[in-house]
Amino acid sequence: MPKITSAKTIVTCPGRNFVTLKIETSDGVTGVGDATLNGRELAVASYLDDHVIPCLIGRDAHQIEDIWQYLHRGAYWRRGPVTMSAIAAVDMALWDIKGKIAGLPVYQLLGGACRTGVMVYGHANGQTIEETVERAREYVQAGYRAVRLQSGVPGLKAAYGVSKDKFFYEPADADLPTETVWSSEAYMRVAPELFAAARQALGWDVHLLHDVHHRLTPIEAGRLGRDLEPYRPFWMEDPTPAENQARFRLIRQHTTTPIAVGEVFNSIWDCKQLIEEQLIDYIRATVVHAGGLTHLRRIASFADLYGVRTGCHGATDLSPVTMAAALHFDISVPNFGVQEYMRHTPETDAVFPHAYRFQDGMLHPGEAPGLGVDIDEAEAARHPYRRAYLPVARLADGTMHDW
Ligand code: GCO
Ligand code: MG
Repeated sequence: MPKITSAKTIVTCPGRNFVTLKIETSDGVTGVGDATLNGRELAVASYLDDHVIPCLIGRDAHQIEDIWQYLHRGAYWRRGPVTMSAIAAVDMALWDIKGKIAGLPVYQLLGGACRTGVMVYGHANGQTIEETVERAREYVQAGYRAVRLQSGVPGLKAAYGVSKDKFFYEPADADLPTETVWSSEAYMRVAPELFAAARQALGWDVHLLHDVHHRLTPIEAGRLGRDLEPYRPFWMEDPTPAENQARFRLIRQHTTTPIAVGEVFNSIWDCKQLIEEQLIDYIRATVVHAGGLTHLRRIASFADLYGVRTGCHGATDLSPVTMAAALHFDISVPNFGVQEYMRHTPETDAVFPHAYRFQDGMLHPGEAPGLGVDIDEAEAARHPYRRAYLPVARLADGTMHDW
């Protein structure tokens, strides 16, 4: 049996911070897992170094499910983003190792491909509606079949999802959290105008998506969903915070715009009611923050019973290791919906050489054994950790709001 002989965390900042776990076995096979939690990177690194790695040494690397249960059920303290990202990293690395030993890409171990590729959506954003629509047109010309639209809000200095860079979006933008000002009223006026302009310019053959980023109340979200209905959005994401899952009933009573939720979820318990009551259409939980492939597959199987499809989070703060793992999951899961794809910078790609590739609006995980992604440790060492945080949002009167 391949015993786990060593494991270490690698923290690197090729433009943004990433935490990677690398596990090695007695037969010399290595596997990698992503443990990045935006703005809380070192907490996960410490959880792994101080509390998880010592418990892994000597275990059978093939016992993925048992090791998952050991770290989750066995640990007494369960759930939460730090814990579940650490468990996810172990899980990813073990699937990577199993694939390499079998000589098969991980998706083959998960049951094989259910489709020829994974439809992805890109991010079009701009200060103005015109700029955003122009960016979206570029995505369509590049072959994308789905595009997310976010634009600036007149009167607000910064709106969620609007990037300083034309190609790459990085929300963690400062050493300490910057403060932004938010107005739901102003935003709710501009979002339908953005969609009207986009449909007029781009037609109806492209899926258009939008992220509300937890900023509305349920009744406001019901209103926005209804206002967007004429433009047939693919989804409205995170319309309201989801701690109280029953709040989504109110949104459902008012709109047929499909709803996607769950990029901040880390457990099946975070979405149980949302799925059971069919309050959402897409579940956005992803490999790194939801306990790895082992737990995400459990969430997806549960969601499938209720006709809820997957739409994994895929922002730049999820490393190429997560992107690779997500693609093996996406291509093999029956109830796949769409995969988010925010391109990484060339510096990040240089640290994480990978086999996945983009063609005709689809990503494919490639045929390399395991996850098909690695970390170049020499390259990683050239980019030391730099503290960075997501911004926070306040209303004009200073009240703290959801970012
Ligand atoms: C998305 C997300 C991200 C998050 C980011 C936070 O839909 O892509 O909302 O952009 O804000 O991942 O770390
Ligand atoms: Mg989002």
